[in-house]
Amino acid sequence: MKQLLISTNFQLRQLDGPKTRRLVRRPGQFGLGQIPSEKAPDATTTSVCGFCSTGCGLNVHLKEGEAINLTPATHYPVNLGMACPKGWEALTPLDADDRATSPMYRPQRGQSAEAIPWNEAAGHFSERFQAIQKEHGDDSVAFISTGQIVTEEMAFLGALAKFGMGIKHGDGNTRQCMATAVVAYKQSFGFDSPPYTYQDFEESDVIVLVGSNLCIAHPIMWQRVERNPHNPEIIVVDPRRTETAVAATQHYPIRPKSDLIFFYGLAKRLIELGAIDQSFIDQHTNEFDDFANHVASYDAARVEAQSGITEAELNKLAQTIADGQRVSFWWTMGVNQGHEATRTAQSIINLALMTGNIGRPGTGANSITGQCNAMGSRLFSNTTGLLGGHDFANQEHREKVANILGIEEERIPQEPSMAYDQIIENIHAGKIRGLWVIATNGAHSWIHQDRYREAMEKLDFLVVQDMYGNTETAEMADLILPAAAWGEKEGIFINSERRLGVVKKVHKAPGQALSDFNIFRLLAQAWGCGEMFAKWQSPAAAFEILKELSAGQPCDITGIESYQHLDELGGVQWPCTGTQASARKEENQCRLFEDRQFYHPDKRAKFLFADPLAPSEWADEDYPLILLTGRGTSAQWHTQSRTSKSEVLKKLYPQKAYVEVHPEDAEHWQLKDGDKVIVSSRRAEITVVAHLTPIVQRGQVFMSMHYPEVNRLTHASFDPYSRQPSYKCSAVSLRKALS
Ligand SMILES: Nc1nc2c(c(=O)[nH]1)N[C@H]1C(S)=C(S)[C@@H](COP(=O)(O)OP(=O)(O)OC[C@H]3O[C@@H](n4cnc5c(=O)[nH]c(N)nc54)[C@H](O)[C@@H]3O)O[C@H]1N2
Ligand SMILES: Nc1nc2c(c(=O)[nH]1)N[C@H]1C(S)=C(S)[C@@H](COP(=O)(O)OP(=O)(O)OC[C@H]3O[C@@H](n4cnc5c(=O)[nH]c(N)nc54)[C@H](O)[C@@H]3O)O[C@H]1N2
Ligand code: SF4
Ligand SMILES: [Mo]
Repeated sequence: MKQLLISTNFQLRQLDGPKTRRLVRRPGQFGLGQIPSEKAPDATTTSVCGFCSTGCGLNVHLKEGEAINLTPATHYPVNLGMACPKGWEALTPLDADDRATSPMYRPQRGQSAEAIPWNEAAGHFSERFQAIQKEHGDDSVAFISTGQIVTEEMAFLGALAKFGMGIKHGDGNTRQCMATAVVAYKQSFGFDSPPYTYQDFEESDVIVLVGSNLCIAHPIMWQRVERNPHNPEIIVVDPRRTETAVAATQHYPIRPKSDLIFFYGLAKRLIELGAIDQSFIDQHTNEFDDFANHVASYDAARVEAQSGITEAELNKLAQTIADGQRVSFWWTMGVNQGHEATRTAQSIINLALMTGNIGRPGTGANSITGQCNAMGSRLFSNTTGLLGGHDFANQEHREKVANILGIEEERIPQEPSMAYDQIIENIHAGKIRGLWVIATNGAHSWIHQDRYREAMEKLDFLVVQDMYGNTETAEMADLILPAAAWGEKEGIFINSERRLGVVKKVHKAPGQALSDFNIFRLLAQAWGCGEMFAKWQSPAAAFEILKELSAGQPCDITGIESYQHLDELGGVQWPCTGTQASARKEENQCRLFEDRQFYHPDKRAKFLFADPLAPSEWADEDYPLILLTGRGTSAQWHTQSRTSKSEVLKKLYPQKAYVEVHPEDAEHWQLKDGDKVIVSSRRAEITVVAHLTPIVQRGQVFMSMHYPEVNRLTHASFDPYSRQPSYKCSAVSLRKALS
């Protein structure tokens, strides 16, 4: 069961299966800039992929207005003619037999759900939630949103729930994903602002990837690294010897959750080497001297004791960074999902600041985000931050938003929502009794799953709005609202490099499924607040509202005229005011901080740091192994509601849950490759297949998150600033299953 590295060169033609509608790809064909010559379809339109945050451009070929297949767009600045397996197969999940085609209502728990018309569904939604609010107060209903619907929809949801329905508390699956990067950037730079453009992958001479398995999770970004003509040093900091680590020039297999100490040690070494940009530090940052004092005690011996990385290795890394002219630092979930994740992310930001590696080509402190529209949710979900990157606590911001939306300012709460974990705990406490879940599948993906499921059972009313009615969460719902999916509606996504791209309607939604946008319109009417959202006629109309909301903000998008304008330019990165829009025609990309002006009032970036904390669960006698979790293959997407519907993709990943065990540990537990093994933690025990591999270090095991049982094991702890779950550090034990 080899881990699968499937990037652009994957051999799809060997994998013909039923329901395959992609074009057969021949070796050497359409690498960069070429696509196969096929008979001209009726028409071709463009779209942006709806899986990961890379945001690849796709050409969708239509027959009588319906998509028949797709190819990666050759001229789109993101992917330059490439796509990963999920992108190629993006149309297949739309036709799955198990799409939700009608609203389903379960009058009583334990009974089967029955199909009902939309007007009844909207009636149940309003009556049940309003009754709960009447009896237990407005805050007894909450919502959980997503990074996977278009920005117009997520803004509508956030505005409708909070301002229309008086639901003060709502969070999203983005909490599981990039809350840490958001907080880290806000504190360090003054605004949530990943500074890079993908071109930076090609411009660096040193690329440092921390807790990021780019080959698997962002294969097209990895292709951009491979196009780098500067023969770069590629450095991977990851406890596992991942596909990315194998392809790197230097791999630092640190002990899990020792990043903070490791990077403080690295900062100390860089200071000793004189590899800092003192004039940048003096002119554009605050608190460097305190930071330098702080890291002074992180000598090589301390780093080695905690991280397992020797002095010689640390020196080599420091020297590589010191020698680099254009060093870029990138991080993903190995950093964001941790008990001290925010300070860890900032320890990476600090390295970029102190070495002056920011605001120039090939540099940056760059958080790579995850879902297709996680970046849209960061600005417009109206959960942690007020619409358009504003603050709930700021009266001027509330006034601005109220004016643009034409609502009373009093309707805008003065503080952000509770975080996801706090919502779950408040359900347990009986304070939250109604929950509306949109485009996320927490009963599979949330940490310490059994506790999540117990919470769902305690609810008086659970509504799930999804494109499938049989996700783990939908199966627990009292009301299921069937949603049109990517490809069945229009709007914009914002990708990792802040690029807005348009998605199109190229497929008819099945049965009575409605776009999330139209579901919100319907629910607004039924709730009795339809008037308040009269301007939200269509995604295009909503986009105009988003533009107004962004005016004057770092994420200003007022220069984008229309969807068509976005299409013509090949997507546009924020910020894009009117003047910037015309300049973009020359070079369609933009990097932040080229003017060295950060977003704090004094325009300076800030060094933030703290003493390391011990993880709240660690290996001990009873549970001697550390469980790491993450992405398994480039063909699997999260809880697999979509990717499991493609026969092509199914051939590219193991069908059963597995645990990766180091061969020497396997000897200790008397396991052979392929054995059934029971993995137990303090929460649960599950039986999976053992896969023996030196990818994991001794004392550590890895499980891919795509299998529903994995989060039964995970230990729920959270970063105190971002409240992002620490999915990558739980203590487990193994024992061979008897049969
Ligand atoms: N194929 C595929 N691609 C995806 C997704 C998918 O489901 N499938 N999901 C998308 C989403 S939403 C996201 S957020 C991204 C995630 O993208 P990544 O973050 O790259 O993926 P993960 O596998 O979760 O974690 C990355 C690495 O962190 C390492 N790690 C674990 N603990 C530590 C630690 O303490 N320190 C360090 N330095 N590293 C550690 C793991 O070994 C793992 O290799 O992928 C996106 N792309
Ligand atoms: N152990 C472990 N757990 C993890 C992680 C980890 O690394 N380890 N990573 C975490 C991360 S980074 C993430 S982002 C989460 C992801 O966790 P989830 O968000 O729960 O995962 P998805 O499977 O992407 O769920 C998206 C849901 O939306 C539905 N959907 C898709 N498109 C639409 C649409 O247009 N409208 C509607 N209404 N529904 C739609 C899909 O069918 C699916 O049910 O998982 C987290 N969980
Ligand atoms: S890399 Fe991401 S955006 Fe590009 S095709 Fe694959 S899943 Fe889609
Ligand atoms: Mo994510």
